[in-house]
Amino acid sequence: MYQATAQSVREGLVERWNDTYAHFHKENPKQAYYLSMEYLQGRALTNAIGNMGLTGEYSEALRSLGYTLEDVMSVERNAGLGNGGLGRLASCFLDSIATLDLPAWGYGLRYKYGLFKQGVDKATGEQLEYADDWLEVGNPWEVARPQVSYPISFYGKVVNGKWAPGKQVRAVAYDSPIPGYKTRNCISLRMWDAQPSAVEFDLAAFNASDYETSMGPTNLASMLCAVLYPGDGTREGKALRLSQQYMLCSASVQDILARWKERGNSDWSKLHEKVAIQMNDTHPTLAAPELMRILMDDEGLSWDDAWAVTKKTVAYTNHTVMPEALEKWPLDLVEELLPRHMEIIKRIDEEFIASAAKAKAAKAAKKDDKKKDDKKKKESEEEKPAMVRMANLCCISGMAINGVAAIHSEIVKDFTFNDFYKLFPEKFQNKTNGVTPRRWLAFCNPQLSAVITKWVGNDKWVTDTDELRKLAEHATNPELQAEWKAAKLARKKICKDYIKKVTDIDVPIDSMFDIQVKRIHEYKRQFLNILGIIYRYKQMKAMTPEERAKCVPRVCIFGGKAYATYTQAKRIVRLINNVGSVVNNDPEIGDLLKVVFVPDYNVSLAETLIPASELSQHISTAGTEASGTSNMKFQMNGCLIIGTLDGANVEIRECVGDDNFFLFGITDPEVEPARAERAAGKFVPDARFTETLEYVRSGVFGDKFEELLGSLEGNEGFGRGDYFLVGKDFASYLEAQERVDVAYADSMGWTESSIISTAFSGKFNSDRTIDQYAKEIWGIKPCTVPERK
Ligand code: CJB
Repeated sequence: MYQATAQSVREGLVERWNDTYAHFHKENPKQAYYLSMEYLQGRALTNAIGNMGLTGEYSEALRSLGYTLEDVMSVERNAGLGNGGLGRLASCFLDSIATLDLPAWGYGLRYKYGLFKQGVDKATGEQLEYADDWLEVGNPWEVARPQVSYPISFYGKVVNGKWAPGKQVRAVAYDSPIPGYKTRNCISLRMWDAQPSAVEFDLAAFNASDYETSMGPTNLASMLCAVLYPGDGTREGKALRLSQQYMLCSASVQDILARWKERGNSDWSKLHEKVAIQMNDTHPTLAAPELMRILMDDEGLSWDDAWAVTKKTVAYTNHTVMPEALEKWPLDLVEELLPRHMEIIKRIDEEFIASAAKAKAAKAAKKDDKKKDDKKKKESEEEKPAMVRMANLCCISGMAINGVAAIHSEIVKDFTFNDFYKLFPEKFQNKTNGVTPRRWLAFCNPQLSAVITKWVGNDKWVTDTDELRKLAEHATNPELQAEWKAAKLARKKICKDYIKKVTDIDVPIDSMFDIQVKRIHEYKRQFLNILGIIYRYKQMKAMTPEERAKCVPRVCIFGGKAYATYTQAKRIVRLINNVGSVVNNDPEIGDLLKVVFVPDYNVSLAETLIPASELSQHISTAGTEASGTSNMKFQMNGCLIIGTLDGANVEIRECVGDDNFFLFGITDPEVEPARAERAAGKFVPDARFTETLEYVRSGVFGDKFEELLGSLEGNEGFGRGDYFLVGKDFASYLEAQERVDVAYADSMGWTESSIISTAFSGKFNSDRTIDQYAKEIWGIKPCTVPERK
């Protein structure tokens, strides 16, 4: 029934999809292309039906056949071709691009296996990983286009200024339709699959039974699209990852230029008037040198002409300022894999250094600056082995460089890329992230949506989220409050049933649902959350039954995957599970505290958890989380946030007001001094922190977690001496949690804050974000497909 329903929806989409392609072709507008190594599309069925405005019709039709839409849609596999926020952002952006009728497409890779499926070992609490064979039962949404394919070259050498490649595969297009909400526009997500190039197949070797030789190209092709982010600890792993990035860039740029020509364009100096290429982080950086290569080597442009147009065509979004996450590749590896590109990159570098020197000479008066810059340059020159720093290449070649939340964009300018900012201040922008209100409110939370529509007076809020503000006028109205609470309770019930099904844990529905879901990472500080829970548990154990009865009952829910080789993150998962085993089975505690790790966090699970949430935790060390986007989804669904002044939390708090946000922790400018204080041995932890660590060490949770606790202490040994400042923020975190408990006990006050949260979530609609990209970076305008006559 799922297959039949999906096929029928697809049929309805194909007409819109073809009309959109034809209309864009005829109008020949400037078009933007979003290049991303990751997309977290999740399930497509409910979303497609909802965007087409056919939810009622499909529900009815399925019911008449003895099915429910919920059951049918829940068998769909999640398309999990991404790690976390960056991939999901790309998917939200596609929804908004289609909804706003913008001429833009997404490009990605069609990985055979998505991000791993996560399980939990019942006995040890450890994370288990399984391959995610998401295509196992087919994908009704994709259309293979074997006629759209491009050669992708690797290795070899440069002969007379041109590349004579050593190996080749073919990139073949697989397209998925991305329908907009209440519009006929339907754009494409084009994903490349790697196929062996027939010319490379050594038939003679095969017939001579030398299968290894003959299958070489086939194996290379299947490796290229096997998994999202292969381990890159080894040189082979790095070469594979870089090859994947290059395949995305090369296939997409070839395709973009072919379309540009197909639409009758021919003046290369005006390419940027028809094409904008957005690089989603540095992963698709090679788009710039690839465009240069094609323009010069295939189309015959001079270096200057090619460079002039390239730097007006590509743009770069930065998603992280964590130094270890800024991609760099060994120069000799790039040279071996992509010799012609390395020549181009070297020249870009040389010309940049020369022009920067000129600019510096012009400013020579500022002597202090000069000294500092000289020092920096020396440090970078001394790096061995030589590296190609992708973000630098992006800053030099990009027409625009943007961060993803206000505070993050300031950090990008002031610290991460300050040298570039001084040279090209005009390139730097902010584009605060957003999420699609269709998937993340209207479709995932029909209960709350019905209440919203009733009180706002119409459903225009599904696109115009500023309409949600109207809710604020009624935030204390008992009737709205009662409906609001009923909707939340209905979602908590669905969530409770899901938790029971997958973990066998019974959670009480009248407890506060407190959720932290995101990739497991030390900087995101799930560790702080679980230590806070441990402290709470310890306190409760010490209470008399009468005192205990006054505690605000909580269900603390975690979800998220730890990168397969990230040992410390995996230990955090194990600690959470071990704490759960003890707390959940403690008869003294009963229903007052439950700790649940829901395995295999993905888009669908988020759609179940977020509508049920009452409190959510966004508690990264200040200055580390570029934006966060789940914070926006929680806010839309009437969830209150406990958080630090980091990423988009800052702007969310501005929208909801200080009274409706549980703030704690040190601020970004206080972070380095706090690290210095610790390094100097001057940091004195709060007694409650020391007590909590001792409690874990006493073995209450089985293992003593020495490696994990050790990372919070000292500067040697297991960790970086509490680099993420869990100890520093612990006291203020506990105090904020006390404020949460007090607030939750006042049910009317809490509901009012919940309504206010939704009411002022309008800014975080990805339609707003995309509108800004369209106007301020891409220079594209809506191109609305007309109704069929
Ligand atoms: N982000 O998900 C990723 N992967 C990366 O490699 C780098 C950053 C996240 O991107 C999101 C979308 O911009 C941000 O909201 C989030 O803070 C960041 O960690």
